[in-house]
Amino acid sequence: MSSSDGNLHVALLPSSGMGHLLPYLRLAASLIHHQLSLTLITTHPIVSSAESQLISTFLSAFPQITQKKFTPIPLDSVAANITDPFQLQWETIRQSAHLLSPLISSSSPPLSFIITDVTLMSSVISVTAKLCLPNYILFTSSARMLSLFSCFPSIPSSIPKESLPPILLDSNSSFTKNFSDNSGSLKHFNGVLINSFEELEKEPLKMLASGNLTKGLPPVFPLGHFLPLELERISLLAPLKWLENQEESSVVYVSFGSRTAISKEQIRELGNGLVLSGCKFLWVVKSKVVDKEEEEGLDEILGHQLMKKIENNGLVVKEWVDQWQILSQKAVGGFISHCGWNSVVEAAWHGIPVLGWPQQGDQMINAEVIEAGGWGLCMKSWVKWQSKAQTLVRVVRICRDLNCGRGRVFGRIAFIAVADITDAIAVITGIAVVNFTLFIVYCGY
Ligand code: G50
Repeated sequence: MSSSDGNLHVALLPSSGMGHLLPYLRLAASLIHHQLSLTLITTHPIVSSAESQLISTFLSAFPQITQKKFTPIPLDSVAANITDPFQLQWETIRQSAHLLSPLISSSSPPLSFIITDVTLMSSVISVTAKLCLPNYILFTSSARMLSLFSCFPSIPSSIPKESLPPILLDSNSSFTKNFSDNSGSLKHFNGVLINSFEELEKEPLKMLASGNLTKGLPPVFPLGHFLPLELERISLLAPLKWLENQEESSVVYVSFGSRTAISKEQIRELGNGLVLSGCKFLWVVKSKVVDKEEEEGLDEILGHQLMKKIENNGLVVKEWVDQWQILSQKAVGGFISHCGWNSVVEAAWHGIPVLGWPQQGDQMINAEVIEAGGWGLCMKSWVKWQSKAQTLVRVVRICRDLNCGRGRVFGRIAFIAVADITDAIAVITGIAVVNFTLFIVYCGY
């Protein structure tokens, strides 16, 4: 990706969801420093308010970046049989990919290459190939997930079958069909950009670079960690003020990402568990998949009683938060996370131990990156939200007890490998005697 005239013009084509948009914008900002001209292709209407706001703040902060608006032909969610609005948007863009052709060819100066989101690969490559435009992928998940993706439908021996995204077990789903088509189109791309780095994913990156995994895999460029942008900073007066008054490493940060909605009943169960754990916590609550639909206030979602109980121990917020800023606070000593890839990388960068509770998609595979690195503990099966408050009490206490200090993730090992979370709980608390398949508790540095 170098040029002698230094006058490259690059187009960026993200798909939808904050998890896909954020790494794109972070990458764009770092490319700007290399004297490139950039065009950001934005798809309208935009699904969530968080995305709309971020795009407009970004474009005002970087007036040198050209915006090209792309309006695909709308798809009906019932006819397409897709309920998730973000996935529906991926499919909408895919089916209208041919309309990108005039938009791409009219770019001035002519484009040098395009960077396409992983979800759009197979539909966009046919357009760019006709235009002889080099095409790179931005892979928005882990290198470990990329190793599965590149072989699909085979499964590399390093990945347990149980960790597979459950949706991929349904070979009739449109997601699986796209995933498979995208994987098949890999060899036609010029390279794969990924938000990972060697210290985080040594083995998977080595395997991808070895050429033994898949025939024709283009070069993989681990460009991480993508740094957050100044403009992502949103004023978090209340949480920051509260965190400033807490002791070092005493607070568990709880967030399940921007796309996971949970029912009111389960939210309350979680809340009660957090209160009972006795740990301090900062909790981001989400009750709807798309933020525009969040109508109820915290009082209504949590109920007055629970709100009252939380007052002493924790702080609850409902808006999109600047997670980077939260993880940077000394008071935060643990993270209960759904293991979306951006969250995993941000926790690693800050040296925060993670208690992973994967819910769907690539999250279980990302969670395994944490365990392989020895800086956290994860649910080993797809445990959904039916868990009782009492389970969470124990889970949160583990997180607190696991907390061996910040900023030392790669320098020390706090490693616990157990059959599942119940075993781990027993190890830490000594409450019950269970049959361990294996456990090591080591915490020295
Ligand atoms: C969501 C999901 C399942 C899943 C993934 C999700 C990923 C991410 C990368 O994000 O693996 C990816 C997504 C779509 C695609 C190819 C790669 O077509 O529910 O596996």
